[in-house]
Amino acid sequence: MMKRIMTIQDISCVGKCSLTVALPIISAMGVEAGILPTAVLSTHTAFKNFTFHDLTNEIRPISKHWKDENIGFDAIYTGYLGSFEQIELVSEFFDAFKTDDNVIVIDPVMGDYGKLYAGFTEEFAAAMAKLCGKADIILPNMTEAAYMLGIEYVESGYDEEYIKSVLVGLSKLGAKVSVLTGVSFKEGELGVMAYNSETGEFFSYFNKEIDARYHGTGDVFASCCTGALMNGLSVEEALALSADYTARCIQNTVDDKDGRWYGVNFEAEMPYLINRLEEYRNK
Ligand code: PXL
Repeated sequence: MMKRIMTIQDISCVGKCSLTVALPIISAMGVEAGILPTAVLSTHTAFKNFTFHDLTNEIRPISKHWKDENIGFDAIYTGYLGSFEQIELVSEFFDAFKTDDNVIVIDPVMGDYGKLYAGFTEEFAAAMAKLCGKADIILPNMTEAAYMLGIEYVESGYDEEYIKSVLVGLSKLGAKVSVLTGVSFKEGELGVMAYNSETGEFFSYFNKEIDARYHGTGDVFASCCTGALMNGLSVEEALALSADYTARCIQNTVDDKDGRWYGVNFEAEMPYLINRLEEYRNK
């Protein structure tokens, strides 16, 4: 039967992030995408004067209906959450829908490049860190990891031992697999490093760094990763594919002289993503 992902995050109506990224990517990967929208924003929060309509009060009744209908999920993937109360409700949701067979993927979306996004605080990062204890896989970037662990954000110049220690620190939050995105040991290289606390193994994967910064790339990465796991790829394969696809999306946007500033051309690289998936399926 076709796999089904439940993704819990906001709808930023324009901005190419959160659900407007997760839905198309998951669908393109041949996986059913169910959504639990946490808020409706006119745009993501990097725009000025965005509107914000909170949907917190919908979370419990919607979840209850799904329980009553015996609806379950092969993966639950959470992204941007807007309040402490939403973290609490998502934690409840995990308790209600976690099974022995499904996976919980948390992308603790809170910031980038050393700074938290508008509206987030250190206390919020601590609450998100606690939520991460319920995940199978967590996908923070360097900024989010630093805030969740209460350590200094180091932009560059660190070595592999340092990243390994951050990953081990993250694993103590309780997830099986901790992944750090936006890792770079060498100038001109950017990628991910992961730690599986059950096997004690580390994994890393790098691409050529593209000198550009866009919003929504973490959402592209996390959506692709969850979709890849549902296609039977191993965690390592899913991370490598997601890193490659995200890099392609960034390059495509850089090469597009009319490219928009607020998000990447992930749509244009979907044929690449689907071809790569086909290769795994035919292996
Ligand atoms: O891309 C992450 C994201 C998701 N949702 C909202 C955001 C952002 C990043 O800024 O503002 C509302």
